Amino acid sequence: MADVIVYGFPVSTYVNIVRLVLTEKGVPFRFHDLEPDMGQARHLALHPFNRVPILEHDGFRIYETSAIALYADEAFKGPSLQPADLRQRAAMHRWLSALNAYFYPYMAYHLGHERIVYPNLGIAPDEKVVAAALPKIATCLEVMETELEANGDYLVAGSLSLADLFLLPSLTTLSRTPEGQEMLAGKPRIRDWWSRMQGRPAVRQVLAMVAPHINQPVEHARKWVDGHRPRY
Ligand SMILES: N[C@@H](CCC(=O)N[C@@H](CS)C(=O)NCC(=O)O)C(=O)O
Repeated sequence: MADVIVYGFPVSTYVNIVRLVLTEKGVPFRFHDLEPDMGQARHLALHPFNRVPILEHDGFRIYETSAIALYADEAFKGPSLQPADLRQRAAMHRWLSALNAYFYPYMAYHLGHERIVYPNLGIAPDEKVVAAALPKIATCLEVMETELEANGDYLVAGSLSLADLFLLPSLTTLSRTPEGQEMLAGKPRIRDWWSRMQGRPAVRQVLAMVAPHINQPVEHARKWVDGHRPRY
């Protein structure tokens, strides 16, 4: 059996992308919880930019979620998560890039931190950050709804790909906020996609991994108020 380790903290959006990819591929892995080490020398030795996840496979170590996901898809047997067609693959990469540039920042890093992460630590949300994120999120959802209408069951050519697995954790964070619930109520294609994703055994397995941690405070996130929060 391959020796695969995922390093991260349990509720991390990006960690859960990697867990989804490995689980869809049928790759068993160990999870190493870095929460007590975040920002410390032991963590920075694995990830010099002070982030997670990191993947280790038989002594090979790599960080950055896109690199990890592409590596995992090609290193392991199991269903391919990238379309064979060049243009469909380009569309998939566009989703990965859009997740990094627009979906994750506004849904998770801004709205999710203010509505979930900080309140779990007893820190008051900054409503200016929320207000600024909402129109950006609305654009993300409009694009996603339109693409699903054109592509069918999944984001690229109607079949599951890395695109769906990258988007799901940020959409999950969004769905746990009151603003997100209201916005998603008007998006039937996204709601259908969401239900389809929830029906996948791999998604259920990853949700079960996260469930015990979902409302637990992320202690190292206290520092994000100064380090990560945008100033308006
Ligand atoms: N570009 C990185 C982003 C990873 C990232 O932002 N991870 C967040 C968790 S979802 C993190 O490590 N946050 C820890 C911190 O900022 O202290 C990737 O693609 O892996």
